[in-house]
Amino acid sequence: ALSGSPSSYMDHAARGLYRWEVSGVRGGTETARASAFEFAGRVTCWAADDFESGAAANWITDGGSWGTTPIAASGTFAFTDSPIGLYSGCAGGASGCTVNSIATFGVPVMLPPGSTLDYDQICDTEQGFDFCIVEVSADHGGSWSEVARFDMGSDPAWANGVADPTAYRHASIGLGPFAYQMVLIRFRLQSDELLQYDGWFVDNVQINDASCTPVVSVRPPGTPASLRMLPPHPNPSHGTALFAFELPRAEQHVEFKVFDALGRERRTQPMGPLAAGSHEWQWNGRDDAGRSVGAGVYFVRLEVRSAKLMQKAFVLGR
Ligand SMILES: [Ca+2]
Ligand SMILES: [Ca+2]
Repeated sequence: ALSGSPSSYMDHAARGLYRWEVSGVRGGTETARASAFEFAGRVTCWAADDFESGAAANWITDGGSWGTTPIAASGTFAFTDSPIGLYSGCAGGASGCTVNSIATFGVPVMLPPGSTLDYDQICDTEQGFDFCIVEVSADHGGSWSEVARFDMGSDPAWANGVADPTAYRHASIGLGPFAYQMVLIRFRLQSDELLQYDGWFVDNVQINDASCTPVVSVRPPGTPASLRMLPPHPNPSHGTALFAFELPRAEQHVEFKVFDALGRERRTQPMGPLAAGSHEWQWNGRDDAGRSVGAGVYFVRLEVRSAKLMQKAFVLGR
């Protein structure tokens, strides 16, 4: 455990998946390193890999021997759990044991409604016993939900257990149940101890297409992050005071209300439509009937949808 105050660190890196290693120095000796994979860059509704870089730099693998392969659906490369032959079984295990070879696509995606995962595959696994399982996580990999499973019985082209480029088949898997969530996907080959074939080959992995409409918009520079209402200026005043406020997004309708110290509503001022950004309302110190309010403390409330923000304004006698 680290003592003292927490610290933060900001780095600038190209969009992609990075492995971070953190260690300390104790008594002049470096401690063991802790490591984690983190994605750097803006998260959008689209992610894709055709493996034509010849590497799988955006993938985190666990088990198996995941790597690129020339047995491709298109181009020069695809991705497989077993580039040099048979997939891994549950070596020497008792009957019923299972072992997993997992490849997680480390690019998180924010899913709009109607999202799909599309890819090309050959799944040469023992029918009914070993499976090519596609899973989705909406909690950064903490838990996974199965969205599809295949084995060599799923397509006649896979029945001989031998992978060749003509055996690729397209898969399109709906991700609708995960709309509005940030997800990761992974490919998990699950095997028992018997009968290994050529394994799982995937290519042209794509979550949505590049023209998808993001469900979270990125704020333009200068747009406030949240709704704010600033203290009035001047304060105290002789009646006329300026109330500045910031809207994180455009609003059709916002409203100011002025209450006196007894809680009576003295003035209502509707405004809008207003663009996202900074705005102000100048209160002239008068009530709804146009009469000057007296000296005293007033509570000025800004209402935006269900949000209510309040500032105190002191009015001096004229
Ligand atoms: Ca390819
Ligand atoms: Ca098996």
